[in-house]
Amino acid sequence: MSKRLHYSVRMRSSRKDAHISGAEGIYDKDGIVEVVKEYTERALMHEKGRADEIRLTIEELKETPRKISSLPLCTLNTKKPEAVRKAAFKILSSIGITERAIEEALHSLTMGITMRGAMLMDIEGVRLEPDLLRGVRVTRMGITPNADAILSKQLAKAGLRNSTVKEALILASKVHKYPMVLGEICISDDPNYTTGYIASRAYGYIRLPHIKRRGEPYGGRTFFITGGEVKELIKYLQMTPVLIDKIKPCEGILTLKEILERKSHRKSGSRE
Ligand code: PML
Repeated sequence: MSKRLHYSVRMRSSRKDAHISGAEGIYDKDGIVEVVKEYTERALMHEKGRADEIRLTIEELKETPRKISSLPLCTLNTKKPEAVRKAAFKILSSIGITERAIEEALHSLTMGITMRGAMLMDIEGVRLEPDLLRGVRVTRMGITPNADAILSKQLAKAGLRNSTVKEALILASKVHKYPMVLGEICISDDPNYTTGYIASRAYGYIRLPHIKRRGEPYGGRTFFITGGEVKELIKYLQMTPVLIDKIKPCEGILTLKEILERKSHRKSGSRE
């Protein structure tokens, strides 16, 4: 029997060289035409404006994608950026990230320069990525049709019907499979999208409503790294194809106390 081929399909759109939207997934041959149409429509109709350039990449993957499960998801009950900031310090410092690093990450994410990729930062706040202006872009990830249907159902039940959550969860699930990544904080660079997230293996994917005020155009991602070979990590983030085929629970809104208690439960329970 011949090996089933997978393709990474990626889209990036821009206007006057400024990023507008991006999307990607892993598909088999039969899914390519439909997804190219969907990505193209998305690029042409984005609320940030009409793209004047749309770049589509369709690449046959030489490696069979690694199958993983998604991170469990929940939403923190925050209403203001100040409360999110406090919660971010509590959650991230409880997994070993120093206050200095958290401060540095929040400062860099909110100072107005949006990088294309993520910052890599050690737990003391020192930047590790080779290109400090571009950062590291995570690519070659996707979700199987079956897992996608389950995720859509679970997100809808939690009142979350948007593709932004789904795509961010897929990306974070890939990132946090790599043991060197301890935690992540993300702020969307879309001025109209004010929910960010913290992700980690310890707590899963925690959505953070009101991480910024409407209209603020900055954003980005910081991955907090511990030990290991940064070159290998970058290779994994950029090159290793990963497909989500199992969905962990998606819950509703929780308090900070409830979330912090989770970690100790997870520690004593089984870990995947
Ligand atoms: C991005 O723009 O890629 C960040 C999206 C953050 C999504 C947060 C959420 O609503 O879960």
